[in-house]
Amino acid sequence: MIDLYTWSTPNGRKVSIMLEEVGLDYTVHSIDIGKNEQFQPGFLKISPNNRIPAIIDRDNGLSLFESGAILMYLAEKTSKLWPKTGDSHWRTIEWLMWQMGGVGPMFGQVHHFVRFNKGKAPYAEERYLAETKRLYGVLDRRLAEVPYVAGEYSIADIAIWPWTSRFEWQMIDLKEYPNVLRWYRAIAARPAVQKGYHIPVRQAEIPMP
Ligand SMILES: N[C@@H](CCC(=O)N[C@@H](CS)C(=O)NCC(=O)O)C(=O)O
Repeated sequence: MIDLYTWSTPNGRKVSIMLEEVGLDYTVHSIDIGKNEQFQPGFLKISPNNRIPAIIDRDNGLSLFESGAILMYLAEKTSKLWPKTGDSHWRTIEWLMWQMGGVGPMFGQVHHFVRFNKGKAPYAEERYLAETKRLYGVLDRRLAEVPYVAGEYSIADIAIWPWTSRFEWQMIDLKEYPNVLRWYRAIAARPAVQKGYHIPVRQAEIPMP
């Protein structure tokens, strides 16, 4: 049994989608970041960086924060969605790190400056929109070569996909990235993704380009 502390954001959805994919039992604890619940002392003991997502594995008492670490932990625990050996093993890590270091922080800045604070910082808007387009280009070229970023469907796709599901916030027309579009639709059609997307609360449906 896993305790999942989360909210309906791309980083939170990575973990709920993963839990649905691997079929582990889990209990959801909503941490409404709009109400600053991420600063509650009880939550800070699990997630000292005051960010969702976080988990506790009741089997061994281990608590973890940072979505990339959680995805790796759950993959290792279940021997699913992270090939153990060979090229795909390292490709998975490579693209997972690409998401954690690039896609998350850069797309997040677009949400902050373009979606929520438009007109306040034109240079920041220009910079982060350009970087976001560059990253979509990188993803598109990779997906021209392989069906999923590490070859087979893996935790790397689970890390990237929820961020691309906010393509409208990022002023991105997915039709300009045909390989991303194909990959996006294939992942959106997975039952685990459709279920995990709506945790902890059902908001809008998955955007379909
Ligand atoms: N690198 C962290 C980032 C987590 C993160 O930024 N979470 C956001 C929601 S997507 C959050 O909790 N924000 C609350 C805040 O900024 O106080 C991860 O991947 O887990």
